[in-house]
This record gives sequence, C-alpha cells and structure tokens, in this order.
Amino acid sequence: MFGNLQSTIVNGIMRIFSFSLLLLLFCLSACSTATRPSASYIEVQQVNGITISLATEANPKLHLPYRFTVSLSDAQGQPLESPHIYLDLDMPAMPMGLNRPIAEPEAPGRYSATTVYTMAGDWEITVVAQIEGQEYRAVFLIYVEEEEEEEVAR
Ligand SMILES: [Cu+2]
Repeated sequence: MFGNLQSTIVNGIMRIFSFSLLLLLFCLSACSTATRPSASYIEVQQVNGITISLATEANPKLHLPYRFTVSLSDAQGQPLESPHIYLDLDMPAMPMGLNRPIAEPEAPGRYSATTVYTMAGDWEITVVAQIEGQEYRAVFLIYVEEEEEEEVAR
C-alpha cells in the first residue's frame, strides 16, 4: 500500500520531469530555428569576357532590407574596378518603378548595395557596371516570398 503510493509519487515526478524536458527541447529547437543563418544565393555569369557574380540572401521576404554583393573579375580572375556600378531591380511581369541602388566599393573588385523588395514574386536583378568606358549587364533572377500571415491579418 505504502509502496504503491510511493511509486505513484515517483511516477508523477518522472512525468513532470519528462514533460519539462520535452518543453525545454521544444524551446531550444524553436530558438535555434529563429537564429539559424539563412541560405545564400550566389550566381556567377560571364559577360563579354568578364565575370560578374551576385551574392545575396536566398528566399528573401518582402519589405526587409537585403544586402547584395557584386564581384567583378577579368578573364584571368583579377578583380576589376568599376567607377560606376548599380543594381536595377524590377519584375518581369510588370513595371515596379525605379529601384536602383548604387553599389559602393568594399574591396578590390567587390561592391555592395542594400535594398528592399516591394512585392512578392519573381524579380530580375540587373547588375550594371561601367568598366573602362564600357557598360556590362548581367541579369539574375530571385523569387521573393509572401509576407507572414500575421502581417496580413490586422
Ligand atoms: Cu510587381
């Protein structure tokens, strides 16, 4: 009788313990998802003998600032300087107004700009770089995800 009661109490404590352990594990996994670094989009294109690459965040969302890093190199892989380089963001399905952030130099042959996507769907990001008096263009495609549900319902 007494032994039975004791085992019931032990059982109860074990149950509470395993439940809190489960809760802790759940919180840990939820937190790690939130802080997990997102995937990168990196694409390299050859344009008239030079290489233009674009690195930014993969699966971006609406209305958040994203950084775009452009690298320019010649046929020998040497970094190329551009006195004027910008991005031109637009949607192939419709004109979206001007979104042309200037890319600033941050290392030899490397430039970066930050901007925001103003609509969900397919975007074309054209890198326009002036190099030794010639204009080079490379078009990159990025898909932008819809906003979160809680943003829509208010
Ligand atoms: Cu649009």
